[in-house]
Amino acid sequence: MSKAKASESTSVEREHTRTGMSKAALKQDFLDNLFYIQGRFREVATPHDLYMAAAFTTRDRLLKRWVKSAQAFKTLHARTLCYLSAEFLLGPHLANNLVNLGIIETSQEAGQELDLDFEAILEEEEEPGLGNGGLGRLAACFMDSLSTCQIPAIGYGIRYEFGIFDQAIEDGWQVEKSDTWLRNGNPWEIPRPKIRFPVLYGGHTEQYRDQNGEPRMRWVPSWVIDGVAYDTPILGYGVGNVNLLRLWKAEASESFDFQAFNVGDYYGAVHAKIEAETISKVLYPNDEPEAGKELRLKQQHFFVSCSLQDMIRLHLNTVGPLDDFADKFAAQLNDTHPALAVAELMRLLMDDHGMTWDRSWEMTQRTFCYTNHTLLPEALETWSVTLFERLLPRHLEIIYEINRRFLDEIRMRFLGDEDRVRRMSLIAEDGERRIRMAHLAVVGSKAVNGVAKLHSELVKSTLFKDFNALWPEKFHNVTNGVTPRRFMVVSNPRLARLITECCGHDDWIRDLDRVRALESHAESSDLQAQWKAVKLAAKRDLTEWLKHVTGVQLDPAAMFDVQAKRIHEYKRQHLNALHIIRCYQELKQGLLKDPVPRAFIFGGKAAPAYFLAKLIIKLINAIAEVVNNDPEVNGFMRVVFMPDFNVKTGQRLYPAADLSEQISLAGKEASGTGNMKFSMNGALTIGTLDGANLEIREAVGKENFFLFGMTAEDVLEKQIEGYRPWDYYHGDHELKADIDLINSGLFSHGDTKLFRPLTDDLINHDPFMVLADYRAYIECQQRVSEAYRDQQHWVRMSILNVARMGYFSSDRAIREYAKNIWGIAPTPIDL
Ligand code: GFP
Repeated sequence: MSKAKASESTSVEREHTRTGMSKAALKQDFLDNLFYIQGRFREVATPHDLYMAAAFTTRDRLLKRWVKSAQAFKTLHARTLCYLSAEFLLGPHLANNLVNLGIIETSQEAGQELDLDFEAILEEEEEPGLGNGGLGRLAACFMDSLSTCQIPAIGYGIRYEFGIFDQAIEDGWQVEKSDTWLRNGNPWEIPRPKIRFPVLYGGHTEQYRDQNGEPRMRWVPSWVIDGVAYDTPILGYGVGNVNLLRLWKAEASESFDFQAFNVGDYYGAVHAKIEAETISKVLYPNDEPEAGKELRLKQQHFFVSCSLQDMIRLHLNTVGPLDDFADKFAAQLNDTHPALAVAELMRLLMDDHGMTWDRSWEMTQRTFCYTNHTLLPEALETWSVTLFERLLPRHLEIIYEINRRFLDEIRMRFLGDEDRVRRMSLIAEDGERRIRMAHLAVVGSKAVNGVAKLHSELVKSTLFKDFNALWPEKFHNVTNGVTPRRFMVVSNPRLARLITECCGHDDWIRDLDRVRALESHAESSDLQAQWKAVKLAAKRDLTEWLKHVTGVQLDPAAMFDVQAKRIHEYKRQHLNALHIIRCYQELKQGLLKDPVPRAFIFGGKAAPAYFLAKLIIKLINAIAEVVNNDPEVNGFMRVVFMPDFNVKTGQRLYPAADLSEQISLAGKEASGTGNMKFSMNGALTIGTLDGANLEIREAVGKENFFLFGMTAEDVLEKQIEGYRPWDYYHGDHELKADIDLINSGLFSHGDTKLFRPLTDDLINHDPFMVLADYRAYIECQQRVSEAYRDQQHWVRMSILNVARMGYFSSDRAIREYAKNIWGIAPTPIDL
């Protein structure tokens, strides 16, 4: 063999061990990684060492695809989507990446041959909880689908050192523990210390003349920090495409002040470093009061500024002059958290790159698109002008100028309508002057969308009514979706196998519409039997695990009735609690002849400062304590609150649910995505006509969905005519009895005051109309129980639910965005 040939063949072999997909290559690489990266040998390796070695073995295989993708996108000048989001609730990477690489089974076998406990290795991974709930999880599903649909994309966000808090339950109360996900290292990220941008704060602005004598503005900040990139590869399913998730960490520009150190000021010497690092320290929990949010505004500016500077750098490095920036990039604003980007891009283009206002504005408006995720007034961000002035003086000037030009346009269009001008202004003038971030986002974007049909209609008819009158073509709907890779294949492998067997292929994993093939087998007693067995196995798994973490023993034969989502009054976990109390009373009174046993399962976090939400958690646990310890009823019902609902624990819940509770007050839940995850795993939904429930019901068939309650229109009417919960309380003796039982102290060891803030609120205010929907809900639950008795029918409905969920894949949502909003075509990566 010639020398050249020999070296070529070794390089092929080397490539193979490091990135090959065979069992032998995986085993070898795993042992190498354990040795060379962890410095361990099998006999002394801890479970965490084994996990790290498995993660690196997987990552090696991603990198090859990643580099290929980056090279191709660069040479092709591929139009790229930038997803700007303050939250990415990713969930554990390992199993997901193995599935997307197509080697999960080979890896399991390799693990077996090495005598490893594969499940235990997966369990070792601490999930990056860089999000609160729906919006952050949606961003993560979208990253998976962007890669799978081969759309070149970069996700931009913050690398919080502490993600969403871990929830413990102590004495029935939620207790928050800080999330230390980075403590043991993060094998999935690659630090890029050289990709670093300065971020400016404070100071003042000044005018000067450039070389051509043109007047220009510059910002003289009082404080500058650095943002440093940390990259995580995101692989698509069954494709070569790997996109980039780039998260920014805040660092001091100079880590150590030697001058201060030399004069003996040890603390002062590191102070700047500490202060800078605070910016990416912690994720804000939702629903926090406004006060003390200065840090949040700093965070928003921080990640937006780094991301835009990075986009400009990429553009200058590949395409060239900035004139066609908007042809290279589309940037999606995930809610208003990154809305500052509108002003920041203007600033960068004008102040740093010498562009005119008009040119910069045209480019800005062509670059951004904005997704609204909520109509709740408290979630619509506004920032005080005074805070802006202090922190971001240049942005304030730019926003004023955008507003001045925009309002002139309104005045010309709608002569003499000063009220409209006031309503549409970027600045709210009633009371303390505040900047309306949603208005900034709408004005600065070419497209605005809601996240489900109903929500998008409400966006147009309520929140942005005036804007819709001005620019009807700007408004779109893209109904949310979730990734079937994580929420079916990874979390419910038994069901995935059964579907593949029944369809005769696994193409449904990439094209979820193809699960419709199940429909024609829905009557097959053979499939029904297997379907039931799969569900029962998942319920057994969950039962065992819940026993381990909560001590509560469930009966897998009971109906698993699950509500898992953030705890919030609008989501109405307390309505569910009232139903449980109703069941309890009826069992105690012997009113139920042949009750259908149920396990009521809850999961979800309450914002630390949201008192009523925390009281709802306490109430659920208090009911659980009574019910589970009452031998007269506990053969028929059990209640359990699963602590620390997150992606990882959620993956245990979805496969095991029989009934999915989607019971928000109509008009309040923008879309919901949990509703989709449950349905895809064969749970039937009990729900209101809210968010995506409407579309789910249409898709799965009205007869396969348990609908109850007021419509969004009913709600509006009732509000207008004056809603009086008191009348419902007195008009329905069962409802009254349920609330009175809470107040009697039965669930609180005789303390009749404990739950008063909640019950008083329900009786006197009830902002989310729990009492108005109570009767309809109870009756609907009776229909659910009746339906559950006929197991054959139930299983058939369950099969049809899964078969008809194709539309709710996030791949569909991404294709819609790509086509209708971003104008980006797929760029397939050949390996
Ligand atoms: C929000 C909305 C949900 C919606 C998600 C994703 O969730 O209805 O499904 O965004 O669009 F409320 P949270 O971030 O508020 O949980």
